[in-house]
Amino acid sequence: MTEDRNEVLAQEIKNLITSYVETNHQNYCKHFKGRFFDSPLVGFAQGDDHIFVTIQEQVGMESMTPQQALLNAVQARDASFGIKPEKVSVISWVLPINSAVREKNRLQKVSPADEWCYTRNDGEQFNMELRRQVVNWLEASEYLTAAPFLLSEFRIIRDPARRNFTSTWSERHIAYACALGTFSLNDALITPRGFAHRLGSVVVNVKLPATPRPYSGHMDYCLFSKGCVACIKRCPAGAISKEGHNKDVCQQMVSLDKEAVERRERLGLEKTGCGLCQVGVPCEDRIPVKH
Ligand code: B12
Ligand code: SF4
Ligand code: SF4
Repeated sequence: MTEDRNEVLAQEIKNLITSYVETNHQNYCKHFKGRFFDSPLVGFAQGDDHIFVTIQEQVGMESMTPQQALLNAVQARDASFGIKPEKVSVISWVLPINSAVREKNRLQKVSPADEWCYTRNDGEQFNMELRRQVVNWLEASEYLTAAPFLLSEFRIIRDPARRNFTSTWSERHIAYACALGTFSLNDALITPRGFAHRLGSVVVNVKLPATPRPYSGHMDYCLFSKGCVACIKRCPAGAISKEGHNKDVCQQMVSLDKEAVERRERLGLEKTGCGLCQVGVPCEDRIPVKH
């Protein structure tokens, strides 16, 4: 009976996220007069899934488990509840970047298209709002809910053991747990809608049905082992090689170098991104297949 109710709740959550992305006026850029994101993918995982132990090992011991994220949120509100991992679920979504934006970035060879920059900045504002909306919907139904990325405990961490960057809540690892895709040579998460996307997630104290993961290895969808090097060729900064993704070189191009500073000033944006490696590659908008 409870299981049936939770199936219905999961479907309702999926419908709410989908209709918010498909119909909300904030999913629209007044500069390039088009949508930031297409229809989302949504997946679920349960808090007692052993994958979260593996993820903490991968992301670092300072990263939050879903249960810890919820506890942090609840404590911040000065409440005390017994939150058990088996009663916690994670909801994760993929917001595929609209084809018109991808097309513009595909034409670029040295720096990101303005359309991509607006999607990085204003599109992520929409994604933040979506996180808040999902929290509000679930809290209105009296579930304890948190968007870990919005908590004060969220931090980016300099960590030499993780090629210099990690954080306390890795949206990609969470999406991996929620059956939405696997990692790749360039670190991005390849989903059934490719890897030109942005991710978001929320944790809640109700046992939602887990989405079965159709993969076992963390790099299953990437064709590098079959000879693909397309993303290496697309990166103008030389941040990707057969050894993987150099996060420092990437960050230089994404936000630190002179061109990035000028780009932000010209467009009046806080963040502009880059993402040249996320388009013009076989995994841009699908799980790639080797021909
Ligand atoms: C810090 C950060 C950066 C840093 C470092 C990124 C990194 N790889 O860690 C820098 C500045 C370089 C960066 C750059 C960009 N970023 Co960024 N960034 C983040 C942030 C804030 C945290 C990332 C994090 O926690 N990493 C944790 C570390 C441990 O992850 P990792 O090293 O990639 O993990 C590897 C290992 O764990 C490994 N692994 C090895 N063995 C095993 C075994 C198992 C079982 C598992 C599960 C994994 C695993 O797999 C992974 C891949 O190799 C997230 C937002 C968030 N809160 O998640 C966005 C985020 C990752 N960025 C994003 C994007 C889009 C970008 C850019 C394209 C910029 C842009 N918007 O134009 C570039 C391109 C990066 C790239 N090629 O992936 C998106 C990624 C979406 C996607 N397509 O995958 C995110 C998720 C933001 C969002 N909300 O959507 N970013
Ligand atoms: S372009 Fe090829 S090697 Fe790079 S992530 Fe995509 S499938 Fe993997
Ligand atoms: S986002 Fe980073 S890895 Fe991708 S093309 Fe730009 S600099 Fe290279």
